[in-house]
Amino acid sequence: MLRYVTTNEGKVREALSYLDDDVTQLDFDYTELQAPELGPIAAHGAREAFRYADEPVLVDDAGLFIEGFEGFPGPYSAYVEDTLGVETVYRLAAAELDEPRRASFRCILAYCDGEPFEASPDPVDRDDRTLAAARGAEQDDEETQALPVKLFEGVVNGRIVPPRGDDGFGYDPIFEHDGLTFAEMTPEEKNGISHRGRALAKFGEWYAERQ
Ligand code: ITT
Repeated sequence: MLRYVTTNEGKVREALSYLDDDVTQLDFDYTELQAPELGPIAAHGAREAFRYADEPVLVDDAGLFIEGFEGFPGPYSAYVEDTLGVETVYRLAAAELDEPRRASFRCILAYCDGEPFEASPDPVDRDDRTLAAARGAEQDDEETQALPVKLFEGVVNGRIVPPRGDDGFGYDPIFEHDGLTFAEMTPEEKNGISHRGRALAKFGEWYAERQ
């Protein structure tokens, strides 16, 4: 069975409505690397979650990248939501940035089942090895034998607006795409165009073939 690894109920609702019935949530809080990009964070999480669960896992790492803030909060989106809150993020953007305050949501899905993938260049392996080396891990240590991970990315462009709407979660009320905030969309509408929906579509196609 495939386990969707996240502690965030909002992600689970969206992902499980997209994937079929033999996927269940794995509420596992993997170690989040400090990294400027989502890929290495998700790949590291997938390896850790697979070692924990010993079942195929799909890790979902996402973030809001505000163009005028050079991508901030990006990989730090969860921390910024917990500390400042999304309304403050809107107020900062409104105070500092001119319209249209462009931003994008990005989602990386990282799949790991312990098996290798054909033609899967995995640049992320290097990061794990560097990290392990920095920790002084031995060459034959489990950590240095990076498990193969396959990444799927989804991106959606939009802009930062005053909060509107009651649906969704996280930054949805302040992210507008095509005139509606994500919090004003039904889950189906959001899945149809969102970063997560796009990454899930790519994953779903690949996973169906793999099986
Ligand atoms: P897990 O790591 O356990 O999956 P998390 O909420 O910490 O849960 P992320 O680090 O990926 O997950 O999330 C980064 C932040 O971005 C966090 O504050 C989320 O609420 C927010 N976020 C992620 N996807 C979102 C979406 O589709 N809409 C709005 N906010 C989103």
